[in-house]
Amino acid sequence: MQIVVLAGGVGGSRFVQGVRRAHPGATISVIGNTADDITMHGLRICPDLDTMMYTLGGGGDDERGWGRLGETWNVLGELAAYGVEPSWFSLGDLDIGTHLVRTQMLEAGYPLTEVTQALTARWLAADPGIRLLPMSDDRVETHVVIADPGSPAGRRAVHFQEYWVRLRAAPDALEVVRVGIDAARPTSAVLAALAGADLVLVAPSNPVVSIGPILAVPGLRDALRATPAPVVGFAGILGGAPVLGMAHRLLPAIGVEVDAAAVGLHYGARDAGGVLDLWVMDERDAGSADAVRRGGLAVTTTDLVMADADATAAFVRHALDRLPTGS
Ligand code: FO1
Ligand code: CA
Repeated sequence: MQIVVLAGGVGGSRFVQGVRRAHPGATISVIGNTADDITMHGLRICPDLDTMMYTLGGGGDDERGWGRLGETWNVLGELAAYGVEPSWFSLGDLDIGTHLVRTQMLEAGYPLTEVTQALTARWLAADPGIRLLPMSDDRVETHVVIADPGSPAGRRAVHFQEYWVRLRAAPDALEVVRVGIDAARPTSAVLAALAGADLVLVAPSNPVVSIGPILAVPGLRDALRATPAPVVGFAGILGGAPVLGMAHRLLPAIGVEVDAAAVGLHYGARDAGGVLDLWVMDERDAGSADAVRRGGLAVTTTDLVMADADATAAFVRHALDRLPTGS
């Protein structure tokens, strides 16, 4: 069985662990968001791909949610001693090893897909049935527009990482801009995975900065709409609040309510121009299931708390038992 998962970082990794638990024999191709990527101190950093790679490979710091387990921060201390900026983004010594390999390979001309394959050969050796595919080999970066009374335009754009990490998503997001998206293309590996899928799952990741950029890569949405497989989406908003992260700070910038039903209708039903055949919401949101149905999208509710891989596997199974016939 060929399963394709569209995913961001932390939530995406937990979700994939549950999918693996539910389908031990399947090939799982994860289409990962690369619009969080940033260059810092000359190093190319892919936070969502790395979170996925470390977590699935058993080397991630689950408590922190990013970076390596047992990390040390000597290089960071040296940079600070030199007074080098930016100092708001923490690169660990172990993590830097990954970025050195990636940056060298990219500079030597390897596409990000091949670089990621080289990095994951180490981390996913115990489960070669999981493949990690960047959404695109082209550079795309999410920037967030915030108010800036001191600037002539009264607003300025900051890289998503600066908005998230330095500003802690405190300023209202006025607009979300995906730099480079128009020129980006899905990779042949992504298109082949979607065309050959038996099942496509949209992880409960951030709809604005994780799933949003993946769907915005020109051609990717069409490939998703054309896949012969059923497409099932999972809400990351549970009872009106994001299960992880700060989606509630970004949804208003794209005009979507912080509400599971609203996010489902934003993705839309595949037979009405959207991408989903089934939307899965938490049982706390059962009251808005009718609104989703009235919007033409099949919906089911269950416990969507990813307490552990078993709990996640259980809600994935629940969803698959409720696929609309014919999808
Ligand atoms: N998140 C932070 O809150 N602070 C950091 O200093 C930080 C550094 C960092 C370095 C490498 C990496 O792969 C991720 C890192 N993250 C950090 C996490 C990351 O910024 C975000 O959580 C994701 O991009 C949002 O999904
Ligand atoms: Ca992310």
